Amino acid sequence: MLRILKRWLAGSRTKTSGELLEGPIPFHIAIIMDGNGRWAKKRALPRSAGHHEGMKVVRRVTKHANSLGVGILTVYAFSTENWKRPKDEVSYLMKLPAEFLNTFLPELIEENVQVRIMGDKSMLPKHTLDAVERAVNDTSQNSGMILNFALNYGSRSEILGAVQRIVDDYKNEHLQKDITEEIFADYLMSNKLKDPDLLIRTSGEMRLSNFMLWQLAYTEFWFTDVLWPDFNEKHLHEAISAYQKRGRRFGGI
Ligand code: V0D
Repeated sequence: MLRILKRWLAGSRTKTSGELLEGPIPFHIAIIMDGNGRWAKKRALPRSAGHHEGMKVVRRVTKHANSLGVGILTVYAFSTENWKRPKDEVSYLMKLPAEFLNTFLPELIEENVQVRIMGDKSMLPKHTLDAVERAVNDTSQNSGMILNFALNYGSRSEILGAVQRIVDDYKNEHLQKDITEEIFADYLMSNKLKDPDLLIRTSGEMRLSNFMLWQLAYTEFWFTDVLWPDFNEKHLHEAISAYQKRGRRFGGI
């Protein structure tokens, strides 16, 4: 907790980067990385090419967010709905964690990034699960930014799971107190993470698509038409800059 607090304080001071970033850096940024398929289609490429490019962008944005002093970066990599996609596409997606880690794990360790996973791991193919567990284990001692992958994640099922486990804990008398927001949040998959300060969704869709419904209650939203594979440092700055302006307006009243 102290580590997180230190990083938050460091970030909320003046981490300047170019002309902007004079204000507080959002501690937790969550991203819905949409538009990979559309990006590929525009280039007459297979959807997998868009996903592959999108994976490289996760790496770039991670590096940049880390250097700005962001504390947690949560990225929506695979939703519980994504199983409905064509079989070939799903099996391609399931290979990305291993490729991402084979390529980038040494750099993530070097940069002190801690990888976490949020979602139902029980349905993942073994090779996918092996890769993500290795990443989580190999970075668990790192004390820098948390890179949190929402993988086979859906928020309603997360909330239902929490309710179910609360009911179980009442029955077995592990839980006797009234349920507060804090207690409820402890049963969510995001349990130990501070709620997102900023949500980014790319590719022009303005929906939550079952992403972190509870956790986004007070979050600032930033939508852009930029497709995820085209998203870069400049766009991240735009989003943070918009976040800072809103913060200032609110504080100024
Ligand atoms: C495709 C754009 C990294 C969105 C990004 C299994 C969709 C690229 C990972 C990854 C995906 C996940 C866990 C981990 C390390 C890397 C990833 C999926 C899709 C779905 F520990 N990118 N990425 N996972 N895409």
